[in-house]
Amino acid sequence: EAEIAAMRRASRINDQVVGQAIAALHAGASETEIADLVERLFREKGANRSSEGQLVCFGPNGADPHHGPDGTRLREGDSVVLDIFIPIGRYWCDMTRTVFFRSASEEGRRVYETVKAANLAAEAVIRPGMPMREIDRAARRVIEEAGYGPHFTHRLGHGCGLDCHEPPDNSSACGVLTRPGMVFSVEPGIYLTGKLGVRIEDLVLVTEDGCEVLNAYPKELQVVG
Ligand SMILES: [Mn+2]
Repeated sequence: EAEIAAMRRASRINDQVVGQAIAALHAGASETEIADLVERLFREKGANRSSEGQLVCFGPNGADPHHGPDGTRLREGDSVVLDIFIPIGRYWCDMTRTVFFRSASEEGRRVYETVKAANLAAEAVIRPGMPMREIDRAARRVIEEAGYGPHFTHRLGHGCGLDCHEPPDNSSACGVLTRPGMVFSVEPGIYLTGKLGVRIEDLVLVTEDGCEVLNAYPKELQVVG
């Protein structure tokens, strides 16, 4: 219970930081400027080490799921992927949100709604005693049916707790059965090279009869700035 409370608390802080980072987006901001802001906000809230490795991806950079922040400047129409993870106390948070800056293309909106539907579909099927691969399947099916299957290029998620990435493997290859108390990420994405990326990630806690989503930051499509 104490560990779960610490995980909830870390994700609550992450909700706040992501909200503040999104509010700070402005034309001409660089990815590193926003990543530095995230780091400072976490330190103010008691995170115990540098958030080195935060992913802040503007526009086409978001099509690389592992793009690290650089001097790229924010422009109208960009998707903005914020993948934010850090230990607070001994326990990690890990959340991704994607927003659009000042406008969103038709395709961007379609991709966003598909990823959101995949995230919600996966979270809706989670219950104790199911093979992990069925969770990945629930998300992947939504993305495949929308025609973006080849653009969802990674597993659905990973265990999270004392490390950011730990077992169980939330993937199509994992037969581990879910158990109450497990915490793992649900993070479907669609990546269109040269255009944009969208990923929506929550941490979830398996409960006795379903799951509790530890992140409360909204998932409705947002055009900000
Ligand atoms: Mn993650």
